[in-house]
Amino acid sequence: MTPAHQKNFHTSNPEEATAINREIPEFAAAQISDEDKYFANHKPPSYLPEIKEELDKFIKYHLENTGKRIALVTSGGTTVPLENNTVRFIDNFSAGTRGATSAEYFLENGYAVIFLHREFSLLPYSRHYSHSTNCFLDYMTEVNGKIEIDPKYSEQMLHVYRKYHEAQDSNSLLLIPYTTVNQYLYTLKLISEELKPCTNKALFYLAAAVSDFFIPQSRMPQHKIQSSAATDGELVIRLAQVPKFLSRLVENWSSGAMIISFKLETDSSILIKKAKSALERYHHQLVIGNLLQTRKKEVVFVDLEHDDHWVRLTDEEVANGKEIESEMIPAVITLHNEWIKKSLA
Ligand code: 9Z3
Repeated sequence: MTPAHQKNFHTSNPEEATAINREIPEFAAAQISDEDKYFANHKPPSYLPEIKEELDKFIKYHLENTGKRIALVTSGGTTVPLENNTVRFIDNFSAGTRGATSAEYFLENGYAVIFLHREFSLLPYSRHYSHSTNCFLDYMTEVNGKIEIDPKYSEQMLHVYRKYHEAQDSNSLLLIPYTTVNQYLYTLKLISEELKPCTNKALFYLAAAVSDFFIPQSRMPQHKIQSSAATDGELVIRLAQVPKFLSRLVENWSSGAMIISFKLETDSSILIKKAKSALERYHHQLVIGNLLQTRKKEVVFVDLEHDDHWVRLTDEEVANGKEIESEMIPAVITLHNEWIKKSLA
């Protein structure tokens, strides 16, 4: 589902002919940062200039016509290809529920949204009817040889449909896909640079679950790994660490924007400590902490100016279909208001 006015990009096919460049050294000069080293040694996706065009149009439109604030919402997992002609890859659990749901609440609250998402993960609005939990065919019924929306769902669907069209008609939602970590990083950098003119009106809401490890292009096999590559019945794969891009984003790629990252843990005893250490390390404005097991019913806001603040839903609220993002986004917007006020002072 790509809005009619938007070009369709596909990110899931590898660039077979050109993705590997064995000319470039695996390790560049020692004095440049890990982040710069990464971009020096990895090729950008070939479609990036087209994405830039779409971004230019979208951002210019809102700067000149609507004055809306713009939220960049990142969403979904990333793949780490093991081969250039990718048969196998490493992935993670994220379906993009947090990102797609949050994007809807930003739109409802008057923001324009750039939705940088893992291709084929959940999208704002269509998420209500896609993927295996809610097959869209279950919402249909046959009446006199014709297919219609089952009346028991039509009221709710009309509600979603209207909001979807409102977002489209007001040109408030730009969908930008990625599949691999490399595509994610290059596109995030591009969007950040494009958003510079929006200064403090821009909000970065980094909910994507980005892999910490990857295979550098210089070490990636061209073709499918053969079973003969195993030694003593084992295949050993060496992964490199993905550089920490948040500091670059805060220092160089954005200008005056409010930056929010997410911290995911599975051990509750280290969540807040890890969130605080991310804030101290990157000097951005807010970390939203969540545990894999309870992420749909509680999150914690951690920043350096307020006490830690839990947003929680009761079991009854969850059972009634309330979404935690309906509480999170207004709280985020209050902090964005404070951020704008502070940077004007
Ligand atoms: C999150 O923590 C998101 O809330 C979830 C959403 C990925 C848990 P779902 O897609 O899940 O709704 O099922 N995102 C960030 C996770 C992350 O990888 N953070 C990094 C870290 O924890 C920092 S950027 O180190």
